[in-house]
Amino acid sequence: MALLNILQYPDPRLHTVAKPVTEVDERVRRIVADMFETMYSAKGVGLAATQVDIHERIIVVDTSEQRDQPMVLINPEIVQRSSDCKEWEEGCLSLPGIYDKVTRPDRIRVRALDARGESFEIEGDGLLSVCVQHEMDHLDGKVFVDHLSALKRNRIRARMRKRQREAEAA
Ligand code: K1U
Ligand code: ZN
Repeated sequence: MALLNILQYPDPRLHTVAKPVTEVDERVRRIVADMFETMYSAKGVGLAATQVDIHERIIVVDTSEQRDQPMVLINPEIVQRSSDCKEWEEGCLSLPGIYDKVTRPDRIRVRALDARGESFEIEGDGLLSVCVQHEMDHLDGKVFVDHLSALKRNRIRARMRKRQREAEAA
């Protein structure tokens, strides 16, 4: 297994739309294993392949308290969403230390392939629902700050650029 580099906002590669996985084979399972290692090491609850510069529709999630319920979703599709929405404070491993509120459907039902290429469905609300929707946005080239006002997004982009300049100078 390997730790992968997580792209940092405003890297333009974060806006790439990922392609569907055509075959769930050993190559895909290796990507999944590396993504889990990277997500757990960064203490995240989810990770999309886009964030590690792999533009295929793969996400990994573990929202359990014990960090012992890994879930992989390949080619995920939302098949049902509640009409009631909820506001949640979101974070992102591509924008460390930046948090803001985003409103999304409270409950979703998602169909995806697992690591053996078998189709399954999950339904959830709370952090699981928020996290899966946030990761699916990544696969469509969307970052959570794209849900915020242009003013907030520009401030965050400037803050991230300043941080990167300082890191390069150090
Ligand atoms: O996509 C990512 O970068 C992962 C992201 C998932 C996420 C968490 C919370 C709301 C929306 C999306 C994170 O893991 S952020 C960092 C984090 O560790 C965390 C945040 C909230 C609760 C628990 C952990
Ligand atoms: Zn994210």
